[in-house]
Amino acid sequence: MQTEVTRLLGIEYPIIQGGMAWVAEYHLASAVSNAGGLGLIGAASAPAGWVREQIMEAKKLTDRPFGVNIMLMSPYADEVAEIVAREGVKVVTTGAGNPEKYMKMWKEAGVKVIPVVASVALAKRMERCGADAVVAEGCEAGGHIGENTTMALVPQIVDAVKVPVIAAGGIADGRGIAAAFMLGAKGVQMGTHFVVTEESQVHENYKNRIIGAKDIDSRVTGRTTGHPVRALRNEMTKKYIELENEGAGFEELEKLTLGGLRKAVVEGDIKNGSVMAGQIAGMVKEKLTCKELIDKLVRETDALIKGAGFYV
Ligand code: TUI
Repeated sequence: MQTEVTRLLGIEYPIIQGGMAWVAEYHLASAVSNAGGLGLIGAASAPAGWVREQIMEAKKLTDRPFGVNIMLMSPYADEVAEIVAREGVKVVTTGAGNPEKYMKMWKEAGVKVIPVVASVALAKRMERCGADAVVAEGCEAGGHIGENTTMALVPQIVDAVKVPVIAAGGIADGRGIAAAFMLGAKGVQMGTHFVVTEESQVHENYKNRIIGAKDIDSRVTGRTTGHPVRALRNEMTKKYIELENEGAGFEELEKLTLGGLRKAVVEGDIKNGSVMAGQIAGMVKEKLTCKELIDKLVRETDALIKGAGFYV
């Protein structure tokens, strides 16, 4: 499955694990990289010291390339941006913002930069300031999302930029990967299915909630505040959406979600916490190792499109 993305990153398969807050730590990232994909450590809102330790631990577990995802709304984004440049991290992805001010520093440090974007405008802007590729993430994804679906977003971004496009949002099996190639993507990023792997350190309650999810179980909170977030429905999303419908303000709403992801991922409180997951949660039915999952994805994709000229 050689594509521009595997060559750019020096990996075997063009499959990237999403940089999920609280979920994407070094055990998961190194297991994905060892299985031939690209593992990511999600810096989320953690301080730079935590990120540096995670990088050190990942280096002990894998000789293969791995990356760090920087969540740009983090109060620590500036210091994390510097750490990744200093620690020789091979790849940086970014989310929830515009990473323009760090691009020069990262390029000078030889880091491959792959911003996650949810619009054509940001994709073009990222290409202009030196991005090596972009992840086009549709609103089927879990967590913080944009407006467009993957089906609509990916081809529009493919037409607008020359750098390789990696599709994300709504992909959990070989059919999704093959479809992404048909839309012009050269690789995929997946999150939700990697939450439910053996190496994922996430609380069993969270994994089982994903495995038990139906197709219509996700909800988007925060549309009224301008920070839409997709998570599996529970007491928290119900209350949040009720309050939004009653016209509640940002501060009242924020009280409901503050620390909610940690509550769900670490404590296993899937009732009141934020169980972020994509619309494909309903397709995730088994816990596999990262290697079993990636081997299965490659087998399924090959069966659909091998020889069709997508791998070059
Ligand atoms: O970033 C994500 N997904 C995330 S971040 C996150 S942590 C969080 N937790 C609670 C509330 C908010 C965040 C959980 N999931 N995906 C990448 C992504 N980036 N999706 C959408 C965007 C995006 C949206 C607007 C990127 C840029 C943007 O505008 C930037 C600009 O200045 O134009």
